[in-house]
Amino acid sequence: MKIETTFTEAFGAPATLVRFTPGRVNLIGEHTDYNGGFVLPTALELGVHTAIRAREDDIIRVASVSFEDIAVRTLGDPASGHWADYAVGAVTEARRAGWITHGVDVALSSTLPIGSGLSSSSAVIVGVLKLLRDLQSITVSNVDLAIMARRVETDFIGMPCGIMDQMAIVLARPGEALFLNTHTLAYDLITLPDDPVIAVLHSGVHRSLAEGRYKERKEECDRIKDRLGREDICRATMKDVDAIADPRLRRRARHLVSEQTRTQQVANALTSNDTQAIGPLMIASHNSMRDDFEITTPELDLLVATAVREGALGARMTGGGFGGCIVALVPRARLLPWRDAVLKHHPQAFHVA
Ligand code: GAF
Repeated sequence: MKIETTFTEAFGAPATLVRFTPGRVNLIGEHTDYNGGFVLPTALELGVHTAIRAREDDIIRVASVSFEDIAVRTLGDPASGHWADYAVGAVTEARRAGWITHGVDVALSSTLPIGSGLSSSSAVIVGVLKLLRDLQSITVSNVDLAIMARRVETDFIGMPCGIMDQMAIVLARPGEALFLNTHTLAYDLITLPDDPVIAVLHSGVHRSLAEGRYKERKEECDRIKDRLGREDICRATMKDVDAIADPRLRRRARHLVSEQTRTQQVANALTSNDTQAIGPLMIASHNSMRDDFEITTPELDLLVATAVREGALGARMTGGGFGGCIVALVPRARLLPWRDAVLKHHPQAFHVA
């Protein structure tokens, strides 16, 4: 159903504004974004449709194609663990910034699979913030909007994420990778090759317990920051890493420092059209997430192994971890036979993009 129809059916009047906001897939640079490192995500063709209409009172109503209920909140209400929190959080943030003093009706519809780690939550937040910006004719830069969207996650939702997803969504377009330094927010947009192509396969495993495990990693990284006396762990040296006495924290830091190098190398390879160099770096990244950062699952490990065995130049888990998707680099002419061969071995998995 079109988002306009969803809105009118839910609220009995048409939306004033609608927009589409993409999801993102990260090519490499995982868990580096809250440790001052590089990331290299791209925007997807899939994403979230949002629609809005201003209200005169202080009520926020949110409807979604994926859920039966309509959430009804009052401006100033806290998060409640409900699916509507992301939209409500965006409205709350807009009010904090002085953009609005009234409530809104919002409708949502996503073409991203749920629990896939492809940033549907950030797409909802960014989408609603952009609608509010346009509704109120506010001038705000994309980077400031991404910072606001992150604040919704960290302060309203309570998810201590980095800034990769929000920056990817506001800055990158499909076919373009965002090479972002999360310490300085300096970035480059790099055109992705036409061949090989980037393929995203969902493992079929929902990202269960992902939020709790993500917070655990964040806490471990905070302890490393204290030990090393620096915020940007990713820019530490391997000598610094080897000096960390706790073996678990040492492994975590080793992932971050080695991932930083790999991410820079992939960005260089893309810039110089040396796509053959990328595959081994993706595989090394997956192994580092499996052995050092410990955020993969047996299903993801097997899916990556099959993807490579069936002809991908490289493959790795992508996103926060503990389920969700892999991203692979596949010669264009082999994409469909490759996909069919991989999915034959993994009936639970499916092709996302
Ligand atoms: C999630 C987070 F939201 C991002 O900030 C990032 O840390 C990612 O996991 C892992 O790289 O998507």
